[in-house]
Amino acid sequence: MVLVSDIYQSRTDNEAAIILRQDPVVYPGPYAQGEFALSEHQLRGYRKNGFIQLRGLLSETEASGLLHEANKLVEASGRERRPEAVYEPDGRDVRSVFRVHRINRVFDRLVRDGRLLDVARQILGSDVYVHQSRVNLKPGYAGKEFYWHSDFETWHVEDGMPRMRAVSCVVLLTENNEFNGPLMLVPGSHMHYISCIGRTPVDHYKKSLRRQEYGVPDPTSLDFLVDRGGLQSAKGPAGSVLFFDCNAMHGSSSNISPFPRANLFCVYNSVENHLRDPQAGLRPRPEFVAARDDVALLERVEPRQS
Ligand code: 6CS
Ligand code: FE
Repeated sequence: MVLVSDIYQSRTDNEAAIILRQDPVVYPGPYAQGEFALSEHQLRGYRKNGFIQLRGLLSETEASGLLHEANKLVEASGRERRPEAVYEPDGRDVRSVFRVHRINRVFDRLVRDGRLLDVARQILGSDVYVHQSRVNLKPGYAGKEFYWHSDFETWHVEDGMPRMRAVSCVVLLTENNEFNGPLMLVPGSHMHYISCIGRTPVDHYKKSLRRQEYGVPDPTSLDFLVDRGGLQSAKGPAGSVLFFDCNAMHGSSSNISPFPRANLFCVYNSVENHLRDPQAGLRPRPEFVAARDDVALLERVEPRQS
């Protein structure tokens, strides 16, 4: 019997560890020349930092239409207590609505829009499907923080995502400024995998999506990453789009400003990187958090410039 040890082991020990990335950042493939593909210079920046922000990729008019759609969806999902609606720790405000590309036609089209899909397929070097989509709300005065984490650490341990071949695309639906809790990233952090301490509780997602306590890096490992790469915040006008690698260390502070912060996330996974069994015999997370059945490749639609 050949023992294939897990190269990205995490939450199996009481020791943290820093593991060198063993996957490409940008994959070769047939989509290098898409109409909205990144330039060589932009691609170099993405490889180096693990993220790239494209200011004004969508117009502010388009973003405000998407924000209106998101607010309607959040209000309805909260009222109907839909499973895709995740509440803040205080149980009152909706923090996120998941799987928005499947419960709303506008978002179904957006995730296939060439301005997003061309970049995702270029970076992942293959056809892609949506692993997870969500609208994250940070209402003024009340939006809570998302502590530092690598999404891939959760997706590898709890969803059985084999390799680092997924990219998150964030559409800023409102302006993200220094006051309302913009996403913060550690440049270059995607090149090191932080193996976290602790063991994953059963049905961890019921807590982690509200306030993550397992799969968060220890301060020493965070110091290591920030000493090397510093911090950068993804501030920008509504309509800007951020792409970040699945293993980029990121987080965001709470929003005590009067200005709401709403972002739409779409996680593109390569069709070559379908989920396997979760680690440590964990039960698979629900479809709305991690797609296992709904994994057909995305067909591209022409952008509707407005
Ligand atoms: O567990 C997850 O899939 C979610 N958790 C965080 C904090 N970011 C990625 C994703 O939304
Ligand atoms: Fe995250």
